[in-house]
Amino acid sequence: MAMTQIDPAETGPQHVKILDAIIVGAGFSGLYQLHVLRDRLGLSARVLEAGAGIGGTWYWNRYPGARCDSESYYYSFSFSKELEQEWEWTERYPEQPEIMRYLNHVADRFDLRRDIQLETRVTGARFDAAANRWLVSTAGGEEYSAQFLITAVGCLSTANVPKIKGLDAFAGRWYHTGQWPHEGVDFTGQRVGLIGTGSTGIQAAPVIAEQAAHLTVFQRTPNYSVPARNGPMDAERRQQIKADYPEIRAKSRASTNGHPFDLSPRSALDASPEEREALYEAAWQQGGLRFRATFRDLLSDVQANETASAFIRSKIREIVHDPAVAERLTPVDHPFASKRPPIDSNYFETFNRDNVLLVDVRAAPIQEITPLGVRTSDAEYKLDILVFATGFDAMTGPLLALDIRGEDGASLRDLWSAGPRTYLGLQTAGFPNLFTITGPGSPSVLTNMPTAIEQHVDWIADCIAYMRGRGLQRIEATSAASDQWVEHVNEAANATLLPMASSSWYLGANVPGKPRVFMPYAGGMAKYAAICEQVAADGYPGFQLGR
Ligand code: N01
Repeated sequence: MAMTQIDPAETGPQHVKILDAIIVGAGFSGLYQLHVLRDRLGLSARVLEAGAGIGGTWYWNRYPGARCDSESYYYSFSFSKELEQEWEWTERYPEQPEIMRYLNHVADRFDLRRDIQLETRVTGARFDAAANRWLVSTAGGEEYSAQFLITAVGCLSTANVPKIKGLDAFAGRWYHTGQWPHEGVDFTGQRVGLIGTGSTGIQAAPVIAEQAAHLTVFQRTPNYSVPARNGPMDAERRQQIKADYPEIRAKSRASTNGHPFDLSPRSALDASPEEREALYEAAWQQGGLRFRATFRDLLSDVQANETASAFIRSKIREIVHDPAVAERLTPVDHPFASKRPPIDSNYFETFNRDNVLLVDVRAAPIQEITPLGVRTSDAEYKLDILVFATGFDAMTGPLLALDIRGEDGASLRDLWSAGPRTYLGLQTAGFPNLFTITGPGSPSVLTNMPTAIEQHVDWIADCIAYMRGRGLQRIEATSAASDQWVEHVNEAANATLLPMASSSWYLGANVPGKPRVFMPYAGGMAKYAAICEQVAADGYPGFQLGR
């Protein structure tokens, strides 16, 4: 369709650059949003990206062992059949450098770089209600004016470094996994401490242990993990996948988690103990997140879940030689997969190594970091390098860091002080023309991210096209629709076991002082997409559209 063409270099009276849309972030979502707005709708759009390269979460998370836990063939874009056919994944799970190669290929193939501005951190965004435009400012002092502001900042991009006394005085080097040095870290001959046993710590520990002189893992909460069973992607499998792509994508979109898995229609409680054991064993051998799909009720029925949780606990006891260490590694305080389930390559096996020590910091909490290492309530551990795999201020953190101010200068931070309130995870009342890709209240982190991202980006683009086609200048979620959606998000979470993991980042519980609200939408990808589609088909009820 024909769109107003504005030269992105055009400047306003105060050297404000004028665009149709500003997209913040150049990860999967920002790249695709730019392609769609610019190349499909003909808008003038620019991506502002804080990093010195594209890639979003994969640009920053370069820690040892960083690898996607969704499988490569579906952790990828589906919007271009040519891209699907030409790209050759080399492993079952793509490693961080391979994902970076893929995203860079996408940026080149679709000529995206000319509208991506790197090393540009957005520091503020203010809505000008009279003009129906966003004024966006950057750390470098630039100003942009755009009708639409689209955040593509990811859900896990604000590193959470716990405030532990004494860190400044640590004589060694320390790193957060989400801000890993691009030149890498050489652990050879070093005594390394690793704090955190989430997905990241579980991926990093085996790799660090192989290189370091010694690794001490400081564990607060033991975690379930299922083997990834990574391996090379052979040519035959690759060809089969390419031939099957239409079905694979359709299955992902029709699923709960955006993965192309068949969820068993059976209850775990309908199977005999022997049958269950055999099915869990087969899933364990196959590896990966599809372990969750062994029975339909693992995330909705405590007893059903307990059969899977107990199976994994028995595996930990089988793998780990020292029974006392195995016991400390055994999760008991939450059901399997109520926290984001990690998958691993030799995580539990790592604790059989002579150079690895597990320290339970729930039993003996960390008191301080000393110049020499970490002191818990019962010992001091001497370290040369300390690695924080302590996660992120998830979902809201990256959005609040943008200092977004809506109508009348109201700040998003104030509005969300008791927890995020969105309509469909896509818009927030009081913030017209602001769209959040995979925002709180959307399925996002509960899904295979590219599936969720493509759905959002397409919905936003269709909405903008609808507005432009009718000469509409603004769209804003209503408070009533947002209240209803927040209620629905809570209901959806409460219909699952997810809220039972009281220390989960889904609830914001990992960041001291953060409101405890279940943030993602747990109703499933397919149901969510159907709701969004219906809203669009019905002319956007729950939104106010205006000129
Ligand atoms: O972070 P986390 P993550 N003292 O928050 C511990 C995605 N991801 O980076 O459980 C001591 O899960 C904390 O302990 P506890 C994925 O969605 C994807 O590992 O709060 N410990 C926990 O053990 C994942 O879920 C891939 O008691 C402290 C750990 O640090 C998400 O990113 C790979 C502490 C944090 O775990 C986040 O994972 C990696 C303290 N003060 C990650 N503070 C893929 O493969 C925190 N902890 C796609």
